Amino acid sequence: MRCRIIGAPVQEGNSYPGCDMGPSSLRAAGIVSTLRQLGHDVEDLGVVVPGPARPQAHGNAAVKALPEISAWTAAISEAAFRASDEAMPIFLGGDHSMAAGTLSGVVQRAAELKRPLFVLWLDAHPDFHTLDTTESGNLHGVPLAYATGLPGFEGYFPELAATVDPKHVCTLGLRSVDPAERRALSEAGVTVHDMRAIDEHGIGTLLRAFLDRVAKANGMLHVSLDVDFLDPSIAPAVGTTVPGGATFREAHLAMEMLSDSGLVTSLDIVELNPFLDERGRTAILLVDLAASLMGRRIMDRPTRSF
Ligand code: B3U
Ligand code: MN
Ligand code: MN
Repeated sequence: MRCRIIGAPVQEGNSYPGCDMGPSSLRAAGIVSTLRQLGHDVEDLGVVVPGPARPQAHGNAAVKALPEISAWTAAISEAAFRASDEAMPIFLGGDHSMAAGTLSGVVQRAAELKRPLFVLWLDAHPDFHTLDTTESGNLHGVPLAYATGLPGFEGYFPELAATVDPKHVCTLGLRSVDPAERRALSEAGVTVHDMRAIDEHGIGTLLRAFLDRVAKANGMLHVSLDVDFLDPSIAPAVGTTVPGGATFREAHLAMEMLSDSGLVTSLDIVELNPFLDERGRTAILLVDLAASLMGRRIMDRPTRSF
């Protein structure tokens, strides 16, 4: 497969400095060479550089770094649209606010190809706040709401060329959801699988049902992997650890199933804060998960054909 690696060293969307080192850490952990060893044609496009931030304030005084995140979103969206032309872009974060840009770029590509875009959101949080509902003001909490066209971003974030249909979004791994997000998720019709659902049904069953939907619709599939999807005991390098996350095997199984499906067309790896890592173990785990998603397997097995 042809892949393009793009760094997005955004850190203004959260309150713990250090996510700007994420792309370097993933490169040091061998993301490029690992994917090449799996036989992929990998082009490393370096890092996105944002344009100048245009001063702007919001009525919600809690909102932080709006000019910076707006500038990042515009630059990342353009890079994502370009990189998704006949290749699979892999975006290295950066905090999760970068997904405002990656989603808006890849959904524009999907619209051009006249295919629906599906999104698998692997995260402890749904990141489904609007600029009006966020209480922390950290804009890594808003990208999914923005990309699905929730109101209140007009005039603050770049105008969307196309929006993601919220009914095409599946969140997996949730265990920290604010009341406003809970309401908005159910009103919008997002498929929500919290950790309780994973405990009860198993991650494989839940993911299989979603992948079947994507395949039936001939959809493109964007995967957004937040480090805090994983349990903090295996992935400590994240500012917002939440106990009770996905285990090592649950995460690998999800990646292996995504690989077998052949449906993934773009990937974000976000929220890695190398300042909080332990001898690179979180970065190394993320590279191994990316390898599973890109075809590394324990044993050969017949692939399931959709
Ligand atoms: N929902 C909270 C917490 C949060 C969201 N994303 C992360 N944390 N990583 C908020 O601040 O919006
Ligand atoms: Mn997130
Ligand atoms: Mn999160």
